[in-house]
Amino acid sequence: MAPITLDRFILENEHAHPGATGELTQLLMRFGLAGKRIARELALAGLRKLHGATRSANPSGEKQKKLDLVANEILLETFDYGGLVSVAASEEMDRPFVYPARADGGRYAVLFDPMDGSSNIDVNGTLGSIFSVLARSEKKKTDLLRSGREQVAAGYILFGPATLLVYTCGEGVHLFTLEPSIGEFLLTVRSVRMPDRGRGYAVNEGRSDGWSKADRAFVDWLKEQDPATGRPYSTRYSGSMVGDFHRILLEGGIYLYPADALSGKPRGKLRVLYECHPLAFVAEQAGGRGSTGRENALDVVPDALHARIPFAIGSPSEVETYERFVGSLSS
Ligand code: FBP
Repeated sequence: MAPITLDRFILENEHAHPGATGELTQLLMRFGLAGKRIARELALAGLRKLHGATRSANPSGEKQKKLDLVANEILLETFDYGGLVSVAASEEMDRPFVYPARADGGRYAVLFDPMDGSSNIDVNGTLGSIFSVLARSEKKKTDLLRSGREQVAAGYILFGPATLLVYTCGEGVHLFTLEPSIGEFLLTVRSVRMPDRGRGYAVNEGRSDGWSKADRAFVDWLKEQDPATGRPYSTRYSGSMVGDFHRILLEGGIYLYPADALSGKPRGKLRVLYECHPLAFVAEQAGGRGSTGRENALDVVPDALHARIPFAIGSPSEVETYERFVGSLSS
């Protein structure tokens, strides 16, 4: 049987929607193209002296890596034709970018973290690009401060030993693997299901002094000896949320980035619109969940483009337990 390419899969799903215009189909296919271009830049970065930082910082005050900007440019270019997208927002840009030609035409807005796990860039570690798609707001095209439930599509491209693309349009989560010799993403798993519970947790414990009592108590609970509840869990923290989340999608478990009062992240590190919302949409479509500890991350309506939240994501069992700790131990 012919391999099912990303384009064929998306087209076949479009046919399941009589009213579909084909624009979302084209848009999703473009993320495949962007993923291939970024994978190539990553593979050649060391040879092309593209490792290392620039002198500039992103809107969150983090030093920008050369590849943060290369990936950002590739994603912006990817939607710069065809009239699909009117506005794009990124972790690397202060304000949304409005595509001049289609300011009033493009039906969609795209939001992305072009290079997630930037601290892994220079050491050949796992990296990812995270994306979220919204229908353009009829009120104001740059109105992006919306609930995660308004996403029409979301996903990520994982750059590891293989390059993978994982996405959802609200009808399950599908996983594709880049076959480099033909340059196509091929369907690997249709309708991925996250296990109800796992054995691994991902958190930067080096920061625990800055955490709340509830966050520390939850992580201590994961480490207690109790085989009956599958504890202790194993630590699996790679420095890339996309890499950690992908493991959890397949094996279960939980990723956590709590608020950290000591390192200037009283609201956590992760940005709502282009990190938390898209992964929470994928998680929920696979049977898992994203949470702030107090509410479902998809229900958060941010007050700023680069707003952050404390973030937990993973199997329902671990996320529910985490919320119980936050509920019972937070003042
Ligand atoms: P970037 O998008 O800037 O890479 O930030 C997100 C992230 O790198 C996550 O992928 C990762 O889990 C976390 O930050 C690592 O942060 P820390 O170094 O504080 O543990």
